[in-house]
Amino acid sequence: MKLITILLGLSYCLSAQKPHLKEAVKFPLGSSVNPRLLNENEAYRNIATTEWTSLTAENHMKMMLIHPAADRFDFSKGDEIVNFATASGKRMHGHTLVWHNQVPQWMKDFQGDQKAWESLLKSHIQTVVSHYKGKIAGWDVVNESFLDDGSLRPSLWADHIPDYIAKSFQWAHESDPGAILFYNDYGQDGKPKKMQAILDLVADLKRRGIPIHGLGLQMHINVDSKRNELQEVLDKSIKTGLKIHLSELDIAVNPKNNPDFIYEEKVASAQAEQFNFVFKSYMKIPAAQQYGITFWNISDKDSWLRGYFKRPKEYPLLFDDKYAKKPAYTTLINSLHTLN
Ligand code: 9MR
Repeated sequence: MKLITILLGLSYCLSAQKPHLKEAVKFPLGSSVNPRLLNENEAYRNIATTEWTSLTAENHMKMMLIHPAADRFDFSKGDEIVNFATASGKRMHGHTLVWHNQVPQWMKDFQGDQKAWESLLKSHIQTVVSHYKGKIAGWDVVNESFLDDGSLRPSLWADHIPDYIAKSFQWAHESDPGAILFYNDYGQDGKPKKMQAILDLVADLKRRGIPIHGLGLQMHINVDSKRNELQEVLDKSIKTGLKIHLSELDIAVNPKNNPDFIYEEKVASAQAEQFNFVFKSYMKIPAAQQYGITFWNISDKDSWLRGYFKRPKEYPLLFDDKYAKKPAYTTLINSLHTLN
């Protein structure tokens, strides 16, 4: 009887402890979220609530959704996420003010001289940043401005507004001087010219006194991504002295979209090792530069990689299709506990 009581007590203690990933790290940790899933899906909401300390809107603060017509902003869904973040005590990260993608049709059709384009972009940035002033800790001000060869990506903004990156940072800063302002991009590993273009941008903005405070490294990587190349990106980024956000982490296991792919133990454990590597490297960054790590959505089922690339056999995150913790979750939390 005594033994049973002790065992019951022990198992109660263990289950009551149930550590969460957010408790195993000293920096903000989170994911992007979708407001419909937050509303409708309890398992999704529970993970967002218990596992994370930071949230990002996956889509609902982008131009296309937040500014659907020239004379109309729609903050409803963005506000839902911000309200959820506030109510559950999470930090909110803003994504994204200026991007070549997910632009509403009315902007694509817009006609005007340089002054008119500047006024359009300035008023977009300033209306959104002012709306969320004090509620959003940091903004991805400009997203994905460079091509792999380091040249400026042609876009509505690059084509019509000279120096649009610097201007965007300036405008965002004017509207919320307290917000941490990021340049966010993907795929710098193995692309030295793209990496260099970003470093040159940072140096140029700093030299001119333009407010930039952080670099977002998206980290849409693969199970085979070379660690020395990822480390080099981190090292070079740290040297800027800016805050570093691993802003859209996921690790693809079936990047070639093999229809017969089987997510077997070997690849799952290689993926877990890759997650460990990313976290351990991040933990070596000086604490003052750790803005945090954000996964790109919560479960494998919710990942953009399945829908966007029509790749049904992809499993890039830490929670499975039923929102259960994958072995990679356990491997990661155990390895983080031994480091802390
Ligand atoms: O995850 C987002 C997906 O739902 C959208 O359809 C897609 C549109 O391009 O954008 C995805 O998020 C992107 C992010 O905003 C910027 N970096 C790349 C992300 C994946 O495409």
